[in-house]
Amino acid sequence: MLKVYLDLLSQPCRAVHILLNYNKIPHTVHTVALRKGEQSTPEFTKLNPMQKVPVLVDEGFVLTESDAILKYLVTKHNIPEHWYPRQPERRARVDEYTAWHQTHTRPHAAKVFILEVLLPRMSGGSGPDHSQLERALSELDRTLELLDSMFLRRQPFLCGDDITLADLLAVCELMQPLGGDRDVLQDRPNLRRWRSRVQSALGESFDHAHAVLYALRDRRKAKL
Ligand SMILES: N[C@@H](CCC(=O)N[C@@H](CS)C(=O)NCC(=O)O)C(=O)O
Repeated sequence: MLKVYLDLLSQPCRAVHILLNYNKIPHTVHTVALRKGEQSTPEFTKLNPMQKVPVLVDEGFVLTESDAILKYLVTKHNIPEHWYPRQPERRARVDEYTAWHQTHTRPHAAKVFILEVLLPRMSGGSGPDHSQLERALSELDRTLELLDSMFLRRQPFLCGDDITLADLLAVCELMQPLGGDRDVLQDRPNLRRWRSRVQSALGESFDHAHAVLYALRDRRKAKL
């Protein structure tokens, strides 16, 4: 059976988790708790020398990188074509976003979470560095502007009329700052409507994957 190594506090892991569960692809989940450093154990390092999740193992075939894993799953399993269309131009649109994602949405949204949640936690409860946070937020804002004007335009999903892997990667990344109780789409109604569409298209699998992030947010709120 297909195995995946995940930590659901990780954005790309949630994308893989949602695709598997939504499409009912049989699999087993092996949790790699990043907060406990389990990505650095000798056994896991043997599997992925980069010491990162997600990792997929399919009958001895080991694959890293969420983008490659998601595309492999769609190609290998009989799931609806809209996730990663076969028609060359439509497929290229998804590839265009997923390439851009790795240099824009991913680092910019993740940085806000790191500055607001991870670094203060590691330094024993001091608040975030405000000037760094302001810079990160303004970088993210430029990315959100492009996401809205270049990818979403006036269509319901990032690459057209149907949900694709692009929406899945993007939504998981943009949810992450919610762990610090920050909704990065608060001032962007068009992107907020897109997120609701993605969320309703994914149904339970969305909330199931995000339960750990919601719990983190609620614990932080309770402490304030
Ligand atoms: N480009 C990779 C990124 C993987 C990645 O950065 N994973 C993080 C969690 S979001 C991780 O495992 N970090 C552990 C570490 O760096 O020690 C992907 O999309 O799969």
